Formats: sequence, structure tokens, C-alpha cells
Amino acid sequence: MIRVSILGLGASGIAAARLALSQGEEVHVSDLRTDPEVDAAGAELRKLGARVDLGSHDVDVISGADLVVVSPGIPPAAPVLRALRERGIRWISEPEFAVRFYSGSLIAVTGTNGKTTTAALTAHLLAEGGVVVGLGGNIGGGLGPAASELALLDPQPDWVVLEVSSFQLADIDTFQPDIGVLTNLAPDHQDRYADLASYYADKARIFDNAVPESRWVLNRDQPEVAELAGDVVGERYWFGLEGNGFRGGYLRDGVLTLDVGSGPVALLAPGEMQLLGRHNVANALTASVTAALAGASVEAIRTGLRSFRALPHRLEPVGQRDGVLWVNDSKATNVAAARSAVLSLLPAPMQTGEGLVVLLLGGMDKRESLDELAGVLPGRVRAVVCYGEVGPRFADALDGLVPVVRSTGSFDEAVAAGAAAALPGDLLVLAPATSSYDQFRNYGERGDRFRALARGEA
Ligand code: UMA
Repeated sequence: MIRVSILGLGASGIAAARLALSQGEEVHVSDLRTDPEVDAAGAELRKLGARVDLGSHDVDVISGADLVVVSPGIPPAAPVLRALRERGIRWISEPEFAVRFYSGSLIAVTGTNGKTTTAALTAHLLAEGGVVVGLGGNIGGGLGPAASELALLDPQPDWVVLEVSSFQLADIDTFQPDIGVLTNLAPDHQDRYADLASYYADKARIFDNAVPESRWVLNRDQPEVAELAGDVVGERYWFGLEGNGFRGGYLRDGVLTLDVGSGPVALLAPGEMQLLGRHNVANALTASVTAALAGASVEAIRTGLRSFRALPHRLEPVGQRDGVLWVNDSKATNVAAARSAVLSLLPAPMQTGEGLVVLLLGGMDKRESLDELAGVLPGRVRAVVCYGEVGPRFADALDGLVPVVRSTGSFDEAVAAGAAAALPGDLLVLAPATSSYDQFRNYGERGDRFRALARGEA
């Protein structure tokens, strides 16, 4: 029996504790929180035989463990990790622990954006081809369990698709994906990292345990991805929207095309998918290459690309009313995400004034400047409806640049104002550029409300 100490009692910690207990290990779990939620989780684990400390981390007890597993939300600068570092104690991340118990093959998907859709779509394409596949990891949001929970599946999946964050990669040791995917790189999490280079360095750890049999699916449009991969061993495949003819996936004459070694095969046109937006074409190419490498047939990939529905709150088409498609991108909780939604839906400004976006923008005021978004709106939006706490500030920022509707009432009224401003062929897009807390519990609830309004269920 080894002694395992698990830090953090969120989804990762609970799953890791259950996995360790299932192996008959002596398990210690601790979390700084003491609220009813963590209390309930602690009580469950105690029943299963774990020692659970809430409200503090006992560094002496943790230091005495054979293995320390750390939740990704605990930053490297947390006092408990500093104390362990001072004592020379090493720790691993939860996925590192989990994969030690997998018996199938592993696909790991990392990158700044698009990892959730890419991971979910890859799993969908494999399942379409009859492969027994597990999906989880960082994905969260009810879309998949923590990595450790997948280790408890019986029978074990043939393939596991794990979304892995930089926080999780930071503390790997032997983690070795059969196929590693790097969707893209962009600044993020600068509250946790001293600089961009250290964030990218954690992403690069996906390459740490590469062997000649490793396969890598990499973004061709971003030279910094190839730079990060360096001279890592293994076979490289690429996806990209900008060039074609390379090994991997690309657009040829506007058609998604796959070439993983036996010549180019046309899959389908973007319009045949239910996914919207240019960045989802990149996600679809990535998932297609990855699924093909894992053995999915072209037919399964094609069928799966057609049947896959957008994930909730991510450019999710939620209904069509009076010739207007309603798109829920409630997950766009910052200005950059809203900008990316608009650009993805309308890559170029429209010349004819047809098929424009009516953008719903508003929520809590996070004091973010709107400049980055404002610049891309002319030629793309018919009107912007500004609502919620931040509404007046956003409206002032956009006045004179594009038509602005000031909505001072409820969320429902803002949506109704947007619907009234839209013409047939337009898109009514909820990409609010800020968080929802002035009117909702979270972005999910906001998106659910929008979906209900789209379907006339409200
Ligand atoms: N805590 C301590 N001591 C500390 C600091 C924190 O005990 O010093 C405790 C907190 O009280 C909390 C726990 O540690 O109870 C932290 O847990 P966590 O934040 O790691 O949360 P989990 O529920 O385990 O969720 C994590 C991921 N969260 C983060 O990385 C912040 C989830 O990703 C993931 O779905 C889940 O593991 C399962 O793998 C979410 C996420 O937002 C979706 N990820 C970020 C992103 O995608 O941008 C990285």
C-alpha cells in the first residue's frame, strides 16, 4: 500500500481520491475550503476510507506521503506548494496520476483556444467509427469527467481523449500521449504566469516524453507552434486554414481535405457541418486528422462531422426565427472572445450589407476596453444592442461607429430589441464580451435563457 496525498477537493481531487482508494491505497485529501459542498465531498471520501482535512493543508502529513497529487487550480505560488518545495517534496498533476491506470491509447489535446471542441469532436468521430472512447480531463462544464474518473471505467476505453491545460501539463512526469494535439497559442492566464514564455513552456511539456512512435497534430498557420515543438521526435501532421498540400488536414477549393499519408481525400464543405465559424473549421480539421490517425475511417469522419452539434454556449446555433439564425456564444466573457466570435462568423466585412450580425453586448462591467472589438464591427454588424450594467459604457464607446441600441431593461428585453433590429439572413449573436453576474449566476444560465428565448420556450 502506498500513501497518496491529494491537494484540492474539486472535481480533480475527488476523482483522484476515488481512483487511489479503488487501488487500495492509503489516501489523504486536504482542501483549504470548509463550505458545505466540500464538506459533503469530504464526508463521502471518509466513508470510503480516506483521511480528509478541510480548512488547512498539513504539510507534515503531506510530506510523509509516497505520492502527492495536486489539483490544477492550486497555483505554484500557493503557500502549501512553497512549503513542499522547500522540503524538496515533488508532486504530480491529476492527469499524470490518472493515465498511469489507463490500459487503452491516449490522445491529449492542449492549446489556448478550441481544445474543448476539438477534444469533443475527436471523441465523437471515433465513436462514430465504432471505437470505444472516453472523453474528459480539463474539459469540465459537465461535458466530461476528470481524467481519474476515466481510469475507473470498466471496461477501459480503447482510446481516451483528454483535454489538458497548461496547469495540468506543468506537473507531468511520465505522461506520454500516443497522439498529442496543439490547437494554437495565444496569451492567457497571465494572472498565474510571470510571462508568456512560461505559459508556453508549460504547454510544450506535452512533448516531454516523446518517442519515435509519437504522433503530433500541430497548427500550421502559427509558426510559433512549430517553434514550440522544436525537434521533438515522432511523426508530425498539420492542420491549417491557410495553405494546403501538406500531410494532415486543410481546405482545398473550400472543401475540408484530409491527407494522412495515402493522398488527399475530400471530406465535406464547411456548410455541411452544424458547426459555425471559421475557427470551427480549424477545429474540425484537427479532429479529423487526429481521429484518422487513431483509426477512424473517412466515412466515419464524414458522418461524424455532419452530425456533431456545437457545444453549449460556444457559437451554438439555437434557433431560427423570421429568417434570423440565433447564435449563443455566452462563453464569450471577454472582449477578445467576442471579437473572435464576430470574426469567425464573418471573416471579411460585408460589401452588400446583407447577412450581418446583430450583436448582443453587455453584462457586468469588468472595466475592459472595447477598442479591440470596436475596430472589427463596421461592415459586420447591423446593430449592437448594449445592455446590463456595462451597457451605457459600451454604448458610449460604440456610438457613431455602428448603430447602437441602448437597452436599459431586462436581458429578455435586450434580446427582443436585437430580434427587432435583425433582418432576414442576419445572425443574432449573443457574444456579450463580459460576464453575466449582474443578471445571472453564470454564463451557462445566460446562454440557457437565450436558447429558451430563441425557441419561444421562455
Ligand atoms: N485549493 C486548496 N489549496 C490552495 C488553493 C486551492 O486546497 O492553496 C482548493 C480549492 O479550495 C478548490 C481546489 O483546490 O477546492 C481547486 O480545485 P481546482 O480549481 O483545481 O478545480 P477542479 O474542480 O479540480 O477543476 C479542475 C480544472 N480547474 C482548473 O484548472 C482551474 C477544471 O478545468 C477541470 O475541468 C477539472 O479540474 C477536471 O480536470 C476548468 C478550467 O477552468 C474547466 N480550466 C482552466 C481553463 O480551461 O482555462 C485551466
